[in-house]
Amino acid sequence: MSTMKPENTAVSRGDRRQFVKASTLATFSAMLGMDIPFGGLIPQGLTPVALGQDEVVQEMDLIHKPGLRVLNLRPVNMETPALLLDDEITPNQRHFVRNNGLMPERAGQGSLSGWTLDIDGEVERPMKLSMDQLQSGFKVVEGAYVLECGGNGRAGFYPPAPGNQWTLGAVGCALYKGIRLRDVLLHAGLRNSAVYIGYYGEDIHLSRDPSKVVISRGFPISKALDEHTLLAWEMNGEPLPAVHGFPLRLICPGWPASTSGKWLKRITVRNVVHDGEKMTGHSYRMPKYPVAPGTDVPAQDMEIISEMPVKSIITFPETGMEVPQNQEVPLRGHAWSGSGNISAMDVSIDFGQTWKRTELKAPRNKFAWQRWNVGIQFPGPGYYEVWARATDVTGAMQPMVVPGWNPRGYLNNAMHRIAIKVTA
Ligand SMILES: Nc1nc2c(c(=O)[nH]1)N[C@H]1C(S)=C(S)[C@@H](COP(=O)(O)O)O[C@H]1N2
Ligand SMILES: [Mo]
Repeated sequence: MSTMKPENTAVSRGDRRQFVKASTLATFSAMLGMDIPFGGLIPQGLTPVALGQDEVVQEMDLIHKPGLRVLNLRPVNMETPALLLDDEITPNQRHFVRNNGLMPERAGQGSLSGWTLDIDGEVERPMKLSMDQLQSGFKVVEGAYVLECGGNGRAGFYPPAPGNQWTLGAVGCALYKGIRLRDVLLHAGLRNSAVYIGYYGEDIHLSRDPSKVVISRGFPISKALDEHTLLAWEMNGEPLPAVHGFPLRLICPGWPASTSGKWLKRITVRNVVHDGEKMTGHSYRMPKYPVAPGTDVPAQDMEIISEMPVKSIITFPETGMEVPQNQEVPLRGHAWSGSGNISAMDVSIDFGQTWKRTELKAPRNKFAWQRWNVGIQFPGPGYYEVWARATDVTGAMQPMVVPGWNPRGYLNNAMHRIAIKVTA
C-alpha cells in the first residue's frame, strides 16, 4: 500500500484542510471503540495505524453519514439504526452503504469527463451514450424504491454466516430520478437471443488490480423491461452521491440491492444467464431445498435470489425505551416486499398470543415501502416486547424466528422485535 505522506497527500488533492474532518474522526473513534485524545491533530490523509490505509480516509471524506453503524471501512459498509429510518423517504445521509470495492475517482470528483454508458451484447445497435443523451433522449421518470441488501439480517443466523453482520439497517427507500432501462434497451434493439443483462461499474478492486472485476451482477430481460427498473442519476433531488454510484446506477427494485449496480459504465445483454463476479457459487444464491444449519451446500444446488421476501421494521419507538403506563404509545415503521404490496400489518405485545392490526398507508408507487402506525396502551408496568409482522399480497408472512439457514446468510426476514420498559 502507499506510504503515508500526509503533507503531500493534502497538496496533491488541492485541499487546504489540514486535519481530518470531525465526522471522519468520529468514525475512527467508533471503529477503535475508544476516544482519540489527540484526534483533532490527525493530519488529513493519515489513517490511524490500527485501522489501515490512507485510502480509508479519502473515502470517508466523501461519506457523511452521522449516526450510521460502521461494519467495515475497506470496503465501506454502513447500516442505519432503526430509529434513523423513521422518515418516509430515507435521506441520503441515512441510506445504508454497501461497497464491495473502492469508489472510482470520478465519483469523488463529480466528473463526467470521458464517461459514457456502453450498451453491447445481444443488441442490434451497440452504443455509447453520454449523460446528455440519456437525460434528453428518453422519458424521465421518478419513483421511491426500497433497496435492501440480500444479506440484511445476516447477524441473526447461527452458525454465523460469513460476510458483513448486518442487523436490520441494510435497507432504505429513497426517491430516484432517471430513465427506464427498458427504453434504452429497446432503443439499442434487443435481439431474440437476449435473456439476461449484466452490469459493469467503474469501482476498483480491493487489490487495485485493474483486471479484476469488483462485482458484475444482473437480472433476466423480463425484469430489465419492467417499468420500475431504472437508470438513475438523481437520489432525493441531488446528483447521485459518490458513495451511491455517481454518475449513474441501476435501480432494480424488489430484488437484492446487489442487482442495482453503482458507478455504471456498461450494460451487456447476454444470451445466457449472466455469469459475472458474484453471480456464481454461493454469492447471492440460496439452496434449492431447505438445509440444516451449517450444511456445506454444493454450488450446483444453489439458485439465484430473485424477489426479496416480505419484511417490516419498527422505526419508533427504539428498543430500550421507557414509556409511562396508562398512556397510548404511538408505534410506527415501514413494510415492504419484493413481490408487491403489503396486505396486512400486525403488532403483538404479548409474545405473539394476540395481534393488533395497524393502519397501513398505500405505497407512493410500486416497490416503495409502506408506512404503518398504531397506538398501543400497555396494561401495566414491566418488560414488554413489541413484535411486528407484515403479510404481502401473495399471502406470505414474516416468520417469528429466523428462516431457513443458508451458507451466506441471505434473506433473514424474521419479525423485528423491540424491548420496551413500562414504568408505573
Ligand atoms: N458497482 C457496484 N455496484 C454495487 C455494489 C458494488 O460494490 N459495486 N454493491 C451492491 C450491493 S451488494 C448493494 S446491497 C447495493 C448497495 O447500495 P447502496 O450502497 O447505495 O446502499 O449496491 C450494489 N451495487
Ligand atoms: Mo448487498
